[in-house]
Amino acid sequence: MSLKPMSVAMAALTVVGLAPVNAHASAALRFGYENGTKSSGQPKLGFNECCQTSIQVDDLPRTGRYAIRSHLKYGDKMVAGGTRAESHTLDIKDTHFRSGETVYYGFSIYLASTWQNDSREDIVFQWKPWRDKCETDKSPSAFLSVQPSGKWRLRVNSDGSPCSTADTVHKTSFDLAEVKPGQWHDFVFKFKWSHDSQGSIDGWYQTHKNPGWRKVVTATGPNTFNDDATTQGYLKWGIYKPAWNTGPTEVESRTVFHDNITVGTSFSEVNPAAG
Ligand SMILES: [Ca+2]
Ligand SMILES: [Ca+2]
Repeated sequence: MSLKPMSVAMAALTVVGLAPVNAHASAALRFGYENGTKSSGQPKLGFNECCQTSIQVDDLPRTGRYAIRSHLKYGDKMVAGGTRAESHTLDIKDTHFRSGETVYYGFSIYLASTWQNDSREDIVFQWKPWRDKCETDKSPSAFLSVQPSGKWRLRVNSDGSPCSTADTVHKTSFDLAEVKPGQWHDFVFKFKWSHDSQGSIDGWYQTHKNPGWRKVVTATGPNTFNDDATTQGYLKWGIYKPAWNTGPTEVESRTVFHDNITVGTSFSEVNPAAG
């Protein structure tokens, strides 16, 4: 009599055990903020923020009803060693990356029409590996910034040596497109992460007022660090103003909006313009 219920229970366990594996392999992870919270329903999303008003859900969306607003003022207390208001995925494994992996990323960024040019850059998205034991500091593998020139710039940092120092890192920059305040800027990047010649980056861009994807970067070669097997990279988005760590610039505050930050395995999965 007891055999039958046990085998049913075991069969159910097997199915439950398999389901998350399949979901992980096929489903993109998206932060669209449609549940109206700043964690977008991901309790492990982290925040580097000084104040209650630093990171808030806002009803200015790329799609749906909500997006995330990141706000920074000159003089805000430094967080995690810098002047920043950023969400991060340090504890969300499905966003982690390392050399040898190929990943698609999509996201949309809005700058208010009142956005003013500044003499120093604003960093709005980062792909950042943590440090190996032998490393004291580390740049992101890549980051997207607004430049004083009025361009979106992708900076890429790579290093083939296992223990990176400031002197061993190789830096490359790509100016992608013009920054247009008052518009949503959509980005898709395909990174084939590698610390050697196997690496590649493909990037596409459009704005919501001028839809139609344009290829804005095609690059091959190293694009990340030579790291321990247990060292991974994670994502950060919001606003980081490195210049304000040491002094003022021409602007006193910065506000940016992000929506539909997505990690997946194809362009269509991560397309931030698709609701
Ligand atoms: Ca949304
Ligand atoms: Ca390393």
